[in-house]
Amino acid sequence: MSQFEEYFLMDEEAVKAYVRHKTEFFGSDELIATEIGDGNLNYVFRVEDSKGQSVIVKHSGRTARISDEFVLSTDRTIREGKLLEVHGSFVPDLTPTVYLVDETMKCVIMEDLADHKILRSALNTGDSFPNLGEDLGRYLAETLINTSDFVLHPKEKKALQQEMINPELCEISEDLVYTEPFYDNNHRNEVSETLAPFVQSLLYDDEELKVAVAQAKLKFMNKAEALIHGDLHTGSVFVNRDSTKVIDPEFGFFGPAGYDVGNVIAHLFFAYAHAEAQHDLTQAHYIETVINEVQAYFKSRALKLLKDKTRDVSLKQEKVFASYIREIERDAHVIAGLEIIRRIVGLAKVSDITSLSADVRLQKEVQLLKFAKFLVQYPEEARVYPSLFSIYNDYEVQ
Ligand code: SR1
Ligand code: MG
Repeated sequence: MSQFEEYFLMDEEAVKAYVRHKTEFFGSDELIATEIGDGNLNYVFRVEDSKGQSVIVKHSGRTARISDEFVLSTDRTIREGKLLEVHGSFVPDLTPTVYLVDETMKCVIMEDLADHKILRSALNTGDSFPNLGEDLGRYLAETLINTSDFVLHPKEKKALQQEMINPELCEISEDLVYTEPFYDNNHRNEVSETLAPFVQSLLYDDEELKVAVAQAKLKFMNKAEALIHGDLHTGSVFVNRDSTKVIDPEFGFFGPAGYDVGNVIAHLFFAYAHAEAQHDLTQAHYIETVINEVQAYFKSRALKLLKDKTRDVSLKQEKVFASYIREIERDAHVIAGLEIIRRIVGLAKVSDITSLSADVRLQKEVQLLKFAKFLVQYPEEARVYPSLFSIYNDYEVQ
């Protein structure tokens, strides 16, 4: 019996033996295993040999890496591996190849993207990628429409929905995105002394805002539209000049399609604010273009997929397609607003903003919070503006 027939939390030594035992990637060469994860939940090991061959092993522990407060089922990595395979079946070029999903050791062995960079840090250091907007728009359209009731058979969708049910990680999002940032009664919110009065008046004291947030939370809990990624921020995207890869869908489940679109928009706005704060107007302009492209490519590809692939004759209606996309865009505005707010006030902040000097950080946080509030409360009105940037610019702090 091998040591890998019963789950235990592996360290670097164990991972080397594990990869040898489970795969035939490597010859007799000495292997090196390094834990390279910087996410909040799991461990990520790179295992490589001296010839430069490598794989990634993603592995879950019984608690979240960021804090023992979150006690979680280790099955999350299995769900993530399967979700990567489902999304990968629609966009193989935009996802890493999965080699093995191990239900015993709670591991996924997958392609190493060592020649890619994390999008968040790449954007913050001034890099640009010519296909990024199109790739992200295509990823969103393909994964969200192909897993919707327009394309999947109802029984197939419900079976997948059952397999992808994700109560623990959904609860984290329900708490961290939809509850805690709006209430001053938890230890996880953390803001500077100078931002605190703004958070008090803009968020904690605004009862109308809380109504809009409650409505959005109910949608998150009930709107099983598509198999969403669930955490599609710029730390979940790897890039180089020729390739974009979306990773880390451990928060995925059947939820509102606008959730992923809104997350992409929110985190690109963080990158935009970072570029502005650095006075890098070329980079800010590039990111503005990417945001506009993501939205435009998503819309045109989603409409095409709806027209070409809708299976159910009773859903095959041009007006229904148009209203469906419109509703996703509306939800995306609300979710972009919520995501911006939670990453400024709550647990799990973003380096685009935390890396700024205190006074510039305050300026950007206030501008982003006001912009985000508008998106949460007036998502329909946001459509009337020429672009989301004209709203954001209206809140510029002098
Ligand atoms: C406890 S995990 C905190 C956050 O990290 C992930 O990226 C998710 O966004 C989650 O909300
Ligand atoms: Mg993650």
